[in-house]
Amino acid sequence: MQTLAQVLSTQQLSASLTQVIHTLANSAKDISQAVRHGALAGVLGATEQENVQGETQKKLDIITNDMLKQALAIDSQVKALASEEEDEIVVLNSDGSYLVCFDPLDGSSNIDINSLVGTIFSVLPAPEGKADQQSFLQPGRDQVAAGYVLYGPSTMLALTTGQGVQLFTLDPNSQEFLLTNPAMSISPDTSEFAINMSNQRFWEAPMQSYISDLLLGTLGPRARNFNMRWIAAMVGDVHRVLCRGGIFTYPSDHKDPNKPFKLRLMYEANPMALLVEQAGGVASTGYEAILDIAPEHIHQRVAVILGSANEVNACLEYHGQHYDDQEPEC
Ligand code: AFP
Repeated sequence: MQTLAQVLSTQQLSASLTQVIHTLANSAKDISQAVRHGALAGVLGATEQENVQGETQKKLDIITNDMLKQALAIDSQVKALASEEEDEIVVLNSDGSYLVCFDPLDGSSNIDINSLVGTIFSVLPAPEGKADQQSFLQPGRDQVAAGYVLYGPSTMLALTTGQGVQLFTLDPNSQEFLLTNPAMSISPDTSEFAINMSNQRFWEAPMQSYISDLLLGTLGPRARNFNMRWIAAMVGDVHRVLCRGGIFTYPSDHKDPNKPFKLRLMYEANPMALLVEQAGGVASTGYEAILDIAPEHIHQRVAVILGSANEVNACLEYHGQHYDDQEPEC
């Protein structure tokens, strides 16, 4: 089986981008160790701190954020980083060619129940001059690499550099990421959806109608039954979609009028959207392609609908009807 280094060498990337990808992958190996030691290392549980998003930070959120920060700080090619767990961007190496955005431990509420968590990352080209927040506000289409590392029964790295999606599995003996799927491909059709149903009454009309029709199964307009899955970690849900198809959505809702969206554009939606499009799927907010959004803030949140092309397009048709009738509120 090919190693990550061997695969990257066939992709003819610049030496600088290859270096940054190795830094991220090596850091993920260390995070994998920390996650696996769990309670034995005393790393489970919450802290008394909140991140800029107002969420209580888990000990492992902080530990994994620090691990990535330290690794990226000594990579000369990384000019600056933005993390879900940092209020502001962190400026690193003035001669670096890249900006890195990451969610160090997505799904961290799963940690205490020993369920799926992962690291999501996005690499953008660094504009000339001193890095500031504005430097990061590039549409997702500008990403030169994106991926996630899933800490599950095995540790897996899904990576795209714009040449399809490759899936690697961490060999626990050699500590090498080995290529186990050279071309992940999302089936265009699916009978599986992922959404947090407890928010149903807060969704906008198009999502209400779409999900209601899925639930009607053979008795409704879709004329077939659908199954539902929800891991509560986007990294786990998107991994399932990449492996066997499906539609994953975290739509806008009015549960908290100050927070109509849950998922973060720079750390979650953009890298996952690039992976999904590279695997033949579709990723949208309901009204525009996620990768076309012009970001306004590093911690911006968006609605996400992604996965199997025909199913996402079916969902978007409901939004199209609604969009013609009435402008969406958020
Ligand atoms: P945490 O990293 O704070 O656990 O949040 C994970 C997440 O942002 C995303 O990965 C999940 O899809 C979503 O939240 C789950 O949200 P619910 O709390 O609605 O299940």
